[in-house]
Amino acid sequence: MRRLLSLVLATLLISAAFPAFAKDHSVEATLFKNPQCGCCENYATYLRENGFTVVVKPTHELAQMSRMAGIPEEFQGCHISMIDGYVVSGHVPVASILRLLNDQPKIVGITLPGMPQGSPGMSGIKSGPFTIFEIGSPSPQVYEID
Ligand SMILES: [Cu+2]
Repeated sequence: MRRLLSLVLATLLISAAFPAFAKDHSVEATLFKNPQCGCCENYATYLRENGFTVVVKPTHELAQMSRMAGIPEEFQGCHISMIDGYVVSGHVPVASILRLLNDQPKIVGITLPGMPQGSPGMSGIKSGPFTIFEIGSPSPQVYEID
């Protein structure tokens, strides 16, 4: 019984430590983009500036990859990042990614459709809140409005 208790306790401690783990700044991201996409490069730089280790992989299969990840066409971003088992599509602000990594929800990932002005990696001035959607829900659900 005591062994069981200490086992339960150890499990609790590990899961309590995990959020800090995800926030540590060595999280790896693999970013798939069209070879010509410049704002995608800017987004990779943005992730690096925020402590992520980013590998950029140019591909011509981006639309197909998005579809396979379960992102409807009108919700696709201009690039896809694979981060800690999640799909992060488009110019998603880092705060939403960290929340995703901390909360570990049972979804495929999150997407910020299109290329909104003023979003990370994009030029221009933000003219309204960004709506970030969940990927993997039967119908598109809002993940966060930022
Ligand atoms: Cu873009």
